Amino acid sequence: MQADSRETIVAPATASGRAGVAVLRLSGPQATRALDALCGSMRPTARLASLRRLHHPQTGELLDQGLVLFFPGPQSFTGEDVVEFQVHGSHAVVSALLDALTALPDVRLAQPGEFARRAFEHRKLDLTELEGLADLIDAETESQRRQALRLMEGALSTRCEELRASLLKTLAYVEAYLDFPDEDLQADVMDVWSEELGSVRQQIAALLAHAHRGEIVREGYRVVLLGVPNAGKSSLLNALAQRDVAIVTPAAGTTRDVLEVRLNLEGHLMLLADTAGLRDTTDTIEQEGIRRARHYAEQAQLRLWLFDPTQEHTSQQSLWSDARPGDFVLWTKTDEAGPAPKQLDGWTGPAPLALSARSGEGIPALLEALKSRMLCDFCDSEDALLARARHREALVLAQHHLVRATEVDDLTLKAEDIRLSIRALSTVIGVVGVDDILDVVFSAFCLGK
Ligand SMILES: Nc1nc2c(ncn2[C@@H]2O[C@H](COP(=O)(O)OP(=O)(O)O)[C@@H](O)[C@H]2O)c(=O)[nH]1
Ligand SMILES: [Mg+2]
Repeated sequence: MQADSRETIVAPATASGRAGVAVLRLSGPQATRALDALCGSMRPTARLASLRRLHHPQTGELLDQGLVLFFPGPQSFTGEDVVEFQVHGSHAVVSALLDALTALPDVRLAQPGEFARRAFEHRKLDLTELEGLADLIDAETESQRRQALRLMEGALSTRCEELRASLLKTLAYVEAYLDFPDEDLQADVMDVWSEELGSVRQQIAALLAHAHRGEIVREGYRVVLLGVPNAGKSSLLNALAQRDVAIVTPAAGTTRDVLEVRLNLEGHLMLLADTAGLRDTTDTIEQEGIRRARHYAEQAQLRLWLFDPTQEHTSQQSLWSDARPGDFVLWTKTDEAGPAPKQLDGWTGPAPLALSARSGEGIPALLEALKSRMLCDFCDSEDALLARARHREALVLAQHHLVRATEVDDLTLKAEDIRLSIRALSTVIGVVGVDDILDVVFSAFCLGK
């Protein structure tokens, strides 16, 4: 996507559909002319909401009346002249205004993310702040909202800037010695820079320690239901989701694909996945389903192993070789099979939780267990600043070069590694070589942002 700042762009900033109010946003050099063309000679005072009758510039027809806001650049979201029209939120009003505006010379519809791209190009927001903004627009849960807001307010940029500043200072020291090789290297100067490098390393390590938490908040905490066919996985998914998401039948092998539902538990996003029953099979579709189930299970934060007491035990117990510490065993179908024993042969994890998807017995207790596990895993997520794999990978690279910079004695190599580390930190904020990343970030935006 190429942003051409000479063109003026317009798009609805609110979702389409029937609503009390819709907001249309216009940005670019023609914004004031478009404003005058629709509102007449009474140009609204900057940044003050003004009620105006909006007329079609060519036909003079009254299109609607609404509030008009004018933000002269550079004090605007994009850094350009911006006009916002708050009009009645019907499809007809919005399209009449869009038609009128795009009929003006050099005014066209914006592409998704184009306003944000202009804001970035005019340095109103850096890359992590933009990502925060995109996440805030997408936020489904409280924890996502908080994390996105932190990012949008520049919490990660500030940290990266601080780390970059420390490294630039150290680099200046090292380069000074490279430029004046005749000077003897003083021991205390070396101490200063190794201390500085050590401190940056420690801070990056602390950020990385929370990296996955931030990604889980953003992407969701993955919980997967596993077990032999007919153990009751799909029934349990439906019971937890409180709707009929998965097909339930007495026929083994009904579920073929991974089916994911999004649940909001205590303000955190949980992705609960139903999977194909694990068994040896010659059916190629079922085999693929089982491969997907196992793959999902490896990536998930928590595995729930369903144990159906009404079926043969040994094959179910043999599945537990793939269990990880902290996984739960669920003793299903208590309405038929009765309560669970305190312990199950071959299971070393927490005591089995007994439940019946049919009668609902044990479901509240399972939900409580899931909630407390999630809260425990998220307890430090307030410190998590790295919300994306991109952030984590850049910091891992920065750390890699720092380690090398610390270990190498040759000053030229040391300087080069510090430089590469600075560069990696710069990619987080988006100051260097990030064209490919930009396209990914902006394409995720909706229209009008
Ligand atoms: N009695 C009883 N039957 C259940 C319960 N949960 C599931 N079933 C039955 O077990 C069979 C398989 O259930 P399903 O959810 O499709 O299992 P899956 O293959 O593990 O997804 C169906 O006939 C369900 O009606 C339960 O809690 N109690
Ligand atoms: Mg199923």
